[in-house]
Amino acid sequence: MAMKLYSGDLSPYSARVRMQIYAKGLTDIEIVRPATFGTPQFRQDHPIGRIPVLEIDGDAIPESEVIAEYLEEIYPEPSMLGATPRETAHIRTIARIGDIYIMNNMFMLSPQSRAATRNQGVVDLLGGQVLRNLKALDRMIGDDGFACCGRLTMADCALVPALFLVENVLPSVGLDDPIPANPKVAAYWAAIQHQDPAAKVLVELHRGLEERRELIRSGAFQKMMAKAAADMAAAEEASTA
Ligand SMILES: N[C@@H](CCC(=O)N[C@@H](CS)C(=O)NCC(=O)O)C(=O)O
Repeated sequence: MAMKLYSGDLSPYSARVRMQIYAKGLTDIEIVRPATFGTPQFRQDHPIGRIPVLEIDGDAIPESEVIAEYLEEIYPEPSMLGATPRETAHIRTIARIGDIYIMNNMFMLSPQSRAATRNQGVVDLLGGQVLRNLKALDRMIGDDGFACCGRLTMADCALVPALFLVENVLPSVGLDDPIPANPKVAAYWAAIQHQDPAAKVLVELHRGLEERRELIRSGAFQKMMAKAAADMAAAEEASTA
């Protein structure tokens, strides 16, 4: 069975799966950036058109959470789920806060950091959701350096990329980083970065962010986005003609 994870340094959803792969010590999954990412061909091959995608002998599984659960099923040890069904339910709840309540809003908010004219309505709506959900997380997160259960779990894998985005992207849309005002989240964030799998994905995320910022500074990113949009529109037109 040959497995490939389609991934990108700056992709927080991919980072979630990479952190799980590192924590489980899996060495037989090749981690690659898909050559066709952002092109009509990628959307043709993968209808959702996003990364991560786990490819297994030509079969493709999209969606970070689905991939993470699949990997847990095929590589149950070391487990990143709970010792009981109730613990697993709690781990999944915290992971959902990382994914749906924080990462998803941050991901939709991030284009505002490079918009020629910032849409303040979008910033208020999505930024407001992030602030509210960080407060919820502050009431639920573990206080022993892990998200829950006193050890590294799937919850940490979802939270590390989510908090990376909060710390690094919110200030670039004109909002203060809310982590310091949420003391339990702040203590967790300081501690989890000492865990090797977290430290490794954070190096990759920071490297990706630097590369992206350089592309934006030089204007190359805007050109790439414009070309991708034009290619996508042309492909769309050709398919409906
Ligand atoms: N719900 C998806 C979200 C994945 C996602 O949004 N990936 C981004 C990169 S972090 C992407 O591929 N964006 C490309 C696009 O929006 O066209 C998951 O959990 O995997």
